[in-house]
Amino acid sequence: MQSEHMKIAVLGGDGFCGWPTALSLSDKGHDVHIIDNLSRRWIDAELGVQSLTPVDSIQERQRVWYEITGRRIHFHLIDIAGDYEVIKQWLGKHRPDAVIHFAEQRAAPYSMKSPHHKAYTVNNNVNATHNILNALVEVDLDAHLVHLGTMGVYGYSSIGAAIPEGYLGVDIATLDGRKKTTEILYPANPGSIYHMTKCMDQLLFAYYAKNDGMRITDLHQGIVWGTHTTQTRLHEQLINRFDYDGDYGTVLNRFLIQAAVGYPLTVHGTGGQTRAFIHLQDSVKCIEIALNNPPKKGDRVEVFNQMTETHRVRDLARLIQKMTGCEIINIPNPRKEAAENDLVVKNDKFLNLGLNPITLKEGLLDEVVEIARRYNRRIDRSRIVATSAWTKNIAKTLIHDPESKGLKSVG
Ligand code: NAD
Ligand code: USQ
Repeated sequence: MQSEHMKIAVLGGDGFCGWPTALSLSDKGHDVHIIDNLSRRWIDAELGVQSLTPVDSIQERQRVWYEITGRRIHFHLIDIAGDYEVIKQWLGKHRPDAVIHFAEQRAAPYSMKSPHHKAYTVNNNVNATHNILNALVEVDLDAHLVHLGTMGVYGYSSIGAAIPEGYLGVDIATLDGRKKTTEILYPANPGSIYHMTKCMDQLLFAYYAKNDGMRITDLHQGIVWGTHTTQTRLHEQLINRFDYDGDYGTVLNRFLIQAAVGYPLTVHGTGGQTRAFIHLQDSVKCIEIALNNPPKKGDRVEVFNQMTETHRVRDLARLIQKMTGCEIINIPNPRKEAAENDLVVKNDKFLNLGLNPITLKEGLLDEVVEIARRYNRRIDRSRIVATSAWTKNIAKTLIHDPESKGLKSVG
């Protein structure tokens, strides 16, 4: 177990998962330092969209948190991917006990928009991860690195076996005809450039754990839903960002927002895609559990599957339709992905360490709809549909048709 109160660097702490994590850790008495280059806010400006909820500046968020709790959250404006020397010096000077790494471009559709967006996502994510590892070694800092990875590193294939937590047991035939049993990193099978960067991160972690004895935990997280946590509810100006647009909005949150504002739920294809989900409050809780259970020096990378339930997209749509009476439309899928898949995932490690999952049944779906209704006026309905196509050929077959509120196939 790690010591009671830690100095913790939260990289990407201005974002959707990072902000509530920073608040929760600060609330528990940890010395929290957010490092962020605010690129997510710039991407909003680039795309011409905004968070559904009105998000204050990071400085205003810090001020309000101090005013209501007497606790300080520090903020440092650093581009982790671009400013290697700056992040190295920061780590060398502040010497945190733990570093939580959220600081990556995280939207699959954004990563597929154009060659520029592909390059940005690869450069940003891979360099950010490598710069942190490189710098920790350089300043001789044995901090526990906790990274937010994704369930998408595994692919979502249904081969009739549960996805294990990071490692797969395999039998290898040796040259002298015997059988050797070993464990390997589960074969990477990314479904977008974004997911591919998370697969690359995995290799960087494996190497640095082996070569430099770094203590690393990789959290393979499912799709996060919800927007509030205990701390973000404390004050209107602590509200979390909440993305609804076609690039950054994730499926369950998007469906809840669409239902709230009377926009048909946009099911891609048949909606037979099965995905893993976790509520934001549980995401924060899992990160705290991971922080308290670091691997030992010399251990391989610790991997947790950070998800609590799996659902098929069309079942989610029907559930929300039952709840709200909303309309559902099936639109051509802009992504290259299996139309139908099953998904069974092991998550025993977090359950054994005390996670008591918040499921879709807990009534929190209503809270999200209520928030979406409150900020309805901030929604640009023309930005709801997802238009980023996975291949040039898919792009050619789609037209954005605001009339029918979705994508249409050409011809
Ligand atoms: P987000 O975009 O809201 O937050 C990411 C934050 O990192 C932003 O504040 C951004 O400004 C910052 N950032 C990006 N590049 C940076 C750089 N080079 N230097 C400094 N700061 C940088 O994303 P999120 O939804 O909070 O996701 C956080 C992490 O969790 C991501 O790594 C993502 O892959 C992972 N994750 C998210 C989800 C989800 O459903 N949101 C699910 C699984 C995994
Ligand atoms: N989908 C719809 N309709 C929509 C939006 C999405 O049917 O309006 C479908 C997509 O086609 C896809 C599924 O819903 O099959 C999930 O899409 P998503 O945008 O919710 O999730 P994804 O692109 O996988 O990315 C999100 C986060 C990412 C994280 C990942 C976890 O943005 O950071 O890594 O979820 S996971 O999916 O488990 O890999």
